[in-house]
Amino acid sequence: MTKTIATQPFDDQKPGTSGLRKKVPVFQQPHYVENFVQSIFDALEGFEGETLVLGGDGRYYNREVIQKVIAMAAANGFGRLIVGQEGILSTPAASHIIRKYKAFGGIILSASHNPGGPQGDFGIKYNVGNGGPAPEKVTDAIYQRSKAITRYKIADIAAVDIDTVATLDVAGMTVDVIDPVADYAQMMEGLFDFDAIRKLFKSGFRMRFDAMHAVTGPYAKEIFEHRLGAPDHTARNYHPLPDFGGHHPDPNLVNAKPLYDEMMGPDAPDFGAASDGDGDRNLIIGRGIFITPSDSLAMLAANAHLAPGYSDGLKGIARSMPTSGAADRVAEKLGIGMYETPTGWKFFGNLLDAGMVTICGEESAGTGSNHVREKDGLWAVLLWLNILAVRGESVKEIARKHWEIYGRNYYTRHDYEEVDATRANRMIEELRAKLPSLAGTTVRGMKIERADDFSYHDPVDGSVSEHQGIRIFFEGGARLVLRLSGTGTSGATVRLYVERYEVATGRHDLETQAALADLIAAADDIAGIRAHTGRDRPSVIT
Ligand code: VG1
Ligand code: CO
Repeated sequence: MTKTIATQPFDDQKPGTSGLRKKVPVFQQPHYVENFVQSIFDALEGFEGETLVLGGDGRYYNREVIQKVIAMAAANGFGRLIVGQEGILSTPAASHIIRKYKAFGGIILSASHNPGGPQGDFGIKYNVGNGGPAPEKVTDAIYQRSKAITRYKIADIAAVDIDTVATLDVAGMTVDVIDPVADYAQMMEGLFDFDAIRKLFKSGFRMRFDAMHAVTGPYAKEIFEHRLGAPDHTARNYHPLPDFGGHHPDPNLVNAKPLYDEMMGPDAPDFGAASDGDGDRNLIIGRGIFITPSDSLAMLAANAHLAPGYSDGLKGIARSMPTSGAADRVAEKLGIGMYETPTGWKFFGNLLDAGMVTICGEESAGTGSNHVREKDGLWAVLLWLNILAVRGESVKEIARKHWEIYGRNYYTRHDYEEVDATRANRMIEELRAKLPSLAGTTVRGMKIERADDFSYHDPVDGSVSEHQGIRIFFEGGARLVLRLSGTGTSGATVRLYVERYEVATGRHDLETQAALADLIAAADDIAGIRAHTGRDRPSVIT
């Protein structure tokens, strides 16, 4: 039986960089989840009898929301729902399942790299039929609907057993509870040379993968240890936990410090990697060398043809605007297109669908390709492994040679987290007002060429997205970018991105922060970050 329940809008259900993210207690308010899910359904058209994919990263409150969505999907008229066993699907696996089973769309429950637990974060994201995050016109429609909602529909049913792989009938809707790993692992076998990687492990190659007690654990165990023959304990922290073991599942150099320390230590394995809460990010560390995500994108693009899935070469590369220009040099050399998009994976979808690009990446440890429509942490790790197996060189050798060919983009990101939102907004507004007067001025001996607020014109559908980040370009190719995060849940996070290019014949062995010190100081001179935030240093440096 379907119930129609009267309700009232919440005023804070505006999706951010990737979906709606709030603290768990916010989601636990009566009707909060239901209102947002009904707003998603109300914003869509033509899903009667169609398939919906559902899964999450296993964080606290995942199971409760899974049950609500099942009951609401049935009441709203979906014909079939595919849900990962125990409510689990990594973000890239969900994207793949949507595509493979030609679903109408999918609901992914995750706050990605944000902490979990009863006082941690939760999130709900809608993905469209191409497997990718809903584009802005859909997220805007969802938000508008959330402000006007007066009722939601839900089937009056007992909790559905999601712990056993089975096909069930739930209030007239078919529910398929599936193994969350199998389809994904099979796709990876099709893209990469598993024989070559198996040989690599057989030869004694050692790898460490930190799943950070988040969703990639079961995927990593199955793929690296069972299918590729890596030794037991290659995957660490592989048990997904609702609170991620109390840790922060963001694989940056602060949260993944144990892995970093091991990789820099005397008995370091050959290769280290980590992923985030929902499995779409990757951190890559070779023995004695951290590879920035921007460099990783460039190096993967330059070597992708060594993997069977990319042996025909790449059609083009896309990167988010704050990501370094390292990949641009690869695209130039390959003679393929290069596209610069705003932050967030949703902007890559059109380019991928149109066949204009094959590989995409973001400086925030996101890399992916046209195999799905999300960034994909394990995919990036497997592509690295495939390249290492074929080239027979260390990560360090590959990086050094890359810089000798293309030059090096020294790059860092400084995050000021949980800053007072009013002060952060004021900082950006003041900076924006100053932009027209910056060109031609000199800061710390460096001349500013131009400065703007990035706006993106989608070459496929013509849509325009404005205010996507302040850019300040210096003579000689150095660049500063400042923007506010759209994924945080308390206060504001200021992100400062700093980049300087060193030619192929230049010095590539400088320490990154030292190499960028003048630019970092210039950023504070120009934007007054310390004065505005009241902080004397960033919370996280990557
Ligand atoms: C951050 C990153 C962005 C990424 C987004 C989602 O957004 O900067 O590159 O796409 O998180 O990643 P923001 O607005 O906080 O800078 V995840 O792993 O949530 O799916
Ligand atoms: Co993520």
